[in-house]
Amino acid sequence: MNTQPTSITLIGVPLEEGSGRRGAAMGPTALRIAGVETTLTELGHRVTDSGDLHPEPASDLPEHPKAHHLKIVGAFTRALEERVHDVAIKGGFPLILGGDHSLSMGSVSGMARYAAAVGRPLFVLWLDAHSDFNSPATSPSGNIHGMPVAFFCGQAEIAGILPTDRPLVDPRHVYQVGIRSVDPHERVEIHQHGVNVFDMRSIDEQGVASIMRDILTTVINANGLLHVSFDVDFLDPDVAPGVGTTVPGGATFREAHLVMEMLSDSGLVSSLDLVELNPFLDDRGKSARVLVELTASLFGRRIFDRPTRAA
Ligand code: HAR
Ligand code: MN
Ligand code: MN
Ligand code: MN
Repeated sequence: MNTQPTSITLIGVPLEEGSGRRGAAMGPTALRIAGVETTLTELGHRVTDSGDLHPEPASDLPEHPKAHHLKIVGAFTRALEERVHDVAIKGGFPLILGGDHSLSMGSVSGMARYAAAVGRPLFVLWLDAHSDFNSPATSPSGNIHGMPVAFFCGQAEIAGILPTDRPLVDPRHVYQVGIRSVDPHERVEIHQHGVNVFDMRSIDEQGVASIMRDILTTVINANGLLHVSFDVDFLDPDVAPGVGTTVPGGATFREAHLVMEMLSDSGLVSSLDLVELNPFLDDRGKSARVLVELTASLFGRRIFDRPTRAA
């Protein structure tokens, strides 16, 4: 098991314009109130809270009828890409407190730049009800939080946000788990580009442990870095109601914990997004607390230790 003390840098991203509604901008505050910093400190890690990003809207980006609030989402993408890269290159672990899921355009791109600098492949574990592989051309909503995976794989034609020489993520290195809401175009796209999808039926049939073992073995064998992007709606709405896009039939509390515990044991995780928490829709802080509990499991909290075993 991996109990190495980690230098964790919290990065607040009060972004909600990528989603269709207000509230996710309060996510970083709710996660702080739920005790993310003290919880991780008590587990023996060094935690620095670098505060919230507050970029000015990017005046060089256009208004886009099919990519709403592109100027502000683009500005956050640039600021977060830079901040995440800087934290990682100094040996830190970027822990991103979102904010809607469009922020992953920045966090994953920043980690892709870091991975390229250290010569290791970047893998992404996408824990979500949604595959988030739309582009402005295919999106039914125009909401950019439905586009981040396509963006960092170079498949969402949103020009000008990041310099064109920035590394992209190989879609075959993206592992999506918990999926249960996919738009018709996304279905074609994720298949064409070789994204690895484990939908809820796979979890029911195989169990989440077997899925995770296979993913972790692949990352180990490639000497990869693993970025984890945790969308609150990965969880069943009964477990975590505080999200704007609940989809019934999600992961249970125990399934989610096991994912986090296995990730912790692997020692492979380089960076983490906690996204889509909408405190305005939450039930007395319940979802924020669940997210902090799950994060504690990822950073080594255990009921009992297990003998070391290969993933
Ligand atoms: N697929 C739909 C769209 O593109 C809904 C996307 C919702 N996305 C999130 N993140 N909540 O996973 O509009
Ligand atoms: Mn998402
Ligand atoms: Mn989602
Ligand atoms: Mn395509």
